[in-house]
Amino acid sequence: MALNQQTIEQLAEYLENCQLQAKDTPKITDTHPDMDWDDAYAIQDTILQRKLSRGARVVGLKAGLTSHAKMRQMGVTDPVFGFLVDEYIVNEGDTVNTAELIHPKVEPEIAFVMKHALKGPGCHIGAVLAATDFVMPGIEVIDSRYRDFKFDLKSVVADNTSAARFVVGGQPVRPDSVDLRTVGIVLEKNGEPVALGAGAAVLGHPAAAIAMLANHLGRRGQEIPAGSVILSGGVTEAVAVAAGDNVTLRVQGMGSVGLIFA
Ligand code: OOG
Ligand code: MG
Repeated sequence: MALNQQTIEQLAEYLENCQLQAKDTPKITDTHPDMDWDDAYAIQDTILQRKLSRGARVVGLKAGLTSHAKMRQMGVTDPVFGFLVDEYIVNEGDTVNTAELIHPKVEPEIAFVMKHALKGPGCHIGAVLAATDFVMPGIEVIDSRYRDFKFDLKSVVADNTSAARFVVGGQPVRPDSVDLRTVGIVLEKNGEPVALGAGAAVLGHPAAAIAMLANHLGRRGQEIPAGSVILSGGVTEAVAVAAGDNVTLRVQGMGSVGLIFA
């Protein structure tokens, strides 16, 4: 760790306040260039503790920057991991209030719901599929607290990987009833297709993102709990949305899920 405990707590409070007040900020590595990976995850963990102390519940986890399209769009080379709490949940067809957000974008994702806990190291696609109860379409609404979505990996980890809202829905299916590599996805904004892809865009197989997450947590002595919902990462580039937009994600064989922005 390069930062002391007091600095970690200050940065967590600062970043969480940016989220709660929908205010953007330059990336925190501008002022703390020697921040390391442990510091970045410690800031993220401190933000989580702040939310838990106010009564939030963890409902799941997310992997981000798992497709080349996303890595290229954001100018980074590695996936990152974050948490999902109940206050991020949006129900199918519900309205997202853009006044609570800075500059929201939507991402088409495959969500995994775990039947069993999963612990790395050594976790692989087979172990993920064996531990998965079902998979379903999910739309993640990301909202980087960094000005113009300009960040490096450590800054985005500290900011809980831009997590803001998500919806899951459609037709859940068992993981052995679908080839998650070839499954087609279409993201529509206001009725027009705006992003198209297939599951293999995410690390060759979306379950690989879950395995990476389990291995990442295993290195930190943690595991993916049974019952978690996990977003495996945007299949395509994220698409900016504004009040008045409606967004639908269609996943082959898994129905559709949608959101409205007001
Ligand atoms: C970071 C979060 C990326 C994904 O699915 O790739 C993410 C960002 O791009 O702001 O959630
Ligand atoms: Mg995402």
